[in-house]
Amino acid sequence: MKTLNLSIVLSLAVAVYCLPIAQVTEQDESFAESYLKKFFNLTEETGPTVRRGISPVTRKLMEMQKFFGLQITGNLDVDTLAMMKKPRCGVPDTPVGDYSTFGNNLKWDKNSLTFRIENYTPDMSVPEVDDSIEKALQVWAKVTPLRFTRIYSGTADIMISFGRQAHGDYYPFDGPDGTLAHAFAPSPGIGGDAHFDDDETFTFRRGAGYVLFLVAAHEFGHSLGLSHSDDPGALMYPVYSYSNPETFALHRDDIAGIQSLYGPNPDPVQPGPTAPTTPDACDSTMVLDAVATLRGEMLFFKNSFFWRSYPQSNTPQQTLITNFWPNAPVNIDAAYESQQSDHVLLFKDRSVYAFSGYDLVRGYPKSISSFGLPKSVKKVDAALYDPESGKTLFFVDSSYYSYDEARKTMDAGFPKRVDEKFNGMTGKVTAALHYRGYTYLYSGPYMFEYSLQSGRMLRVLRNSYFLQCTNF
Ligand SMILES: [Ca+2]
Ligand SMILES: [Ca+2]
Ligand SMILES: [Ca+2]
Ligand SMILES: [Zn+2]
Ligand SMILES: [Zn+2]
Repeated sequence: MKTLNLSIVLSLAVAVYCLPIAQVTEQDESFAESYLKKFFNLTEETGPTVRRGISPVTRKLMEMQKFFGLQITGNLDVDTLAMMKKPRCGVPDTPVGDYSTFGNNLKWDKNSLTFRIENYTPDMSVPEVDDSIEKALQVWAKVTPLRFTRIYSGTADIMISFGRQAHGDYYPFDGPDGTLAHAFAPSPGIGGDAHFDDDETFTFRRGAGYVLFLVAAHEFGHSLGLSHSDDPGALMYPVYSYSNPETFALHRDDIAGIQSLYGPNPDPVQPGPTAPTTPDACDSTMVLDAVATLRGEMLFFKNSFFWRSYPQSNTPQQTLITNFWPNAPVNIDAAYESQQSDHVLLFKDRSVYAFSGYDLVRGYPKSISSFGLPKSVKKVDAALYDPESGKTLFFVDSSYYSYDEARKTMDAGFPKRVDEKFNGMTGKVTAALHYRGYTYLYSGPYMFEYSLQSGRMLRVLRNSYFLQCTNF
């Protein structure tokens, strides 16, 4: 993320939970309106007066919040505004679930397509651009009968170019960040073409800027007939998120989408990494990585994702960890909220990361020994903060440690056996949470509810208890 966007996120972070509406300025409102016009087909009011009921802006705002898994308030709150300011693709979002196509079977009626790279960005070497573009097309060729041939003159099906601001179509770019690129659905002429905003800094591998391979692979999805997916793990999700190009694997949602248009690849292919999927709240065998509270919300971590459960709404929303905290680790071991310091702490191996709002706290990541955990502890299995006692419990194998948040020291007399305090908890604690006066210990796909006062086990529940699986 570049300076411009970062400064917006930084200024928002202060207000994130305390003043959700008051901080939105008139400028933000007009920005939001143009965003909804660009991406959610908001049209100008044409009637003589605003009719009673929900205004078109509110309706489009709710549509946008639903698409991105935000809390559906119909208000331009700071979370919504932060999502609008994320770098993204310029193609509008259609309000449908999972992968979608442009409709009317908009696809190429041939499997052999040509592409031409018309010009180059000064950000990268010519071989790096060529390699990024070719690998991005191969992402789709691997799972379909589509084959791509490069041509160096004349008109190709997929014309690829870099441009800034007004660049010859009716969709001018917008300077650094915001829109990164756009592409046109299959059809003759401009159809299939992909344009990249050269006011961005594009990179070959990780570094400052946007990885061209990732942006291009997304755009070519449009060139072939895919629209945006609301699955935050899909390549066709409209917001840019970094993943390592070396280990990139196309998400199962994208594969289902493209194969619905062209079918599978008839040629044998080298087995690559398995297609990633997005964790499913209805999977009764799922073992959560970690759970934590955050200013009255609950957070449930699994792989690169977490669900966020708002107290006012009963459907938790799923998002990528890095969409929320760009500097956070994924596949974490444990998490807790320290109400003393107003930080969320994420544990991964021997490291701990502290976040205040969206920001990594200065001085982090630190070693878990900074809590006074012995060197022999290689990772923390689960952690929970008890606001009544001000203690944080760290679960490691069948033992637990107690840390005093106010004194910032480990309590004497630990580790103790988990089942000494938590009756019947003989399995490993995989995640833990203190919520509304109860302690919840997760062990594999089960969740055990304890009364804090008596230490008695009250109920055995499934992992999905708070996740509110709604599919049957
Ligand atoms: Ca074309
Ligand atoms: Ca831009
Ligand atoms: Ca864990
Ligand atoms: Zn797109
Ligand atoms: Zn264009």
